[in-house]
Amino acid sequence: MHSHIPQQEMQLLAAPLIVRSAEDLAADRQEVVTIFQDFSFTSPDELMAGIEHEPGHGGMDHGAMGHGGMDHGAMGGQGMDHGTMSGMSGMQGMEMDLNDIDFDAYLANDRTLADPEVVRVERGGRVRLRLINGASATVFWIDTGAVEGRLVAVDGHDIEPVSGNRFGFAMGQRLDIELDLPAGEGVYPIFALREGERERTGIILATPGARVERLDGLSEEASPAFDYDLAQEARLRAARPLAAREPADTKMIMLGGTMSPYRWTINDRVWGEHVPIRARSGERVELMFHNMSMMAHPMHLHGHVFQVVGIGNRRFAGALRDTVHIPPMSMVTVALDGGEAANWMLHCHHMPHLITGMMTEFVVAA
Ligand SMILES: [Cu+2]
Repeated sequence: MHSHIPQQEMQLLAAPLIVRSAEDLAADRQEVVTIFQDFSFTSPDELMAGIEHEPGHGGMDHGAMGHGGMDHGAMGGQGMDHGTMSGMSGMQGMEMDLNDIDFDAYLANDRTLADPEVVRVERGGRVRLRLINGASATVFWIDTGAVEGRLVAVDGHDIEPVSGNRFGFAMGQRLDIELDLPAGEGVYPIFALREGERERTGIILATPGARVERLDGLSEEASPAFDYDLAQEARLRAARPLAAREPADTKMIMLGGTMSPYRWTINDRVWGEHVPIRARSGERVELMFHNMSMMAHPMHLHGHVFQVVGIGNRRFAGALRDTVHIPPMSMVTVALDGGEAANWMLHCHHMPHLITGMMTEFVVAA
């Protein structure tokens, strides 16, 4: 839960709100809730002035892809079909823009690795990490280190479990990761790595009596860009997918914008000049997000849960979500049933994008 005034969210006005099912309450596991945020001593207005008036400066790292591990050549090998997009040639030689702002600190439950939260855990215990990307403009990779994790839910909705040590998430998204800890004494840092850079934050799980050493706030290497090829999203399957239905309507949602001038749009409009997207309560609708810009946009819809059903032209029964990350020059389709008759916000969860206009209304009629 958070303020919807982006400048307030940039000043950390957000907190976890966990809704537990009866099953959650009965489960034999320890729950560890962590919210990750980015913090600056500079005021949001000054940060915005910096990126609006000095594009290419003020902490932007246009070269991040070069050392960030992006492999343009790999995209063709993912079975992706960008279909109506400008085609793969459009990506060649172009650079994604990963980070607008260099923050002064990256926080895990309000703390940095200089003085991290240490959570006592049982030897051989099961832990469910409930992780929230509450940052205003930072994508993170969660790194569980030596302990393999199971990603069991995204945005609060169960998926078919996916094993791994690294899972990414964009602003507004949530990850639930289960860990089965080894039987002996141990210290298990759970890092959040800043996308494309070396900064990291995190919490530390430690068994009783285990000695916790100081951890560096910088990784040895920069982390890669998150999900530029949608490889992670393509692996996720809803545990309880939506019933298959023909959509009554399909809406194209073009995501656009530029660094200079710093302005981000939905269907070529900024908030205030927007044309609402309309649906009817109970009716199936599909939203096709086309990102025509060189930054990624985590798109969040209020009041609804949607299912990711397409990447490029490939259809699949993906995760249920409320925030879907759309990388540059790619297309993601989500399906949903129109909910309560009301005007709902549909917006990018990158705060400087939201401030400069990247929001529209999803208007549901009875
Ligand atoms: Cu955006």
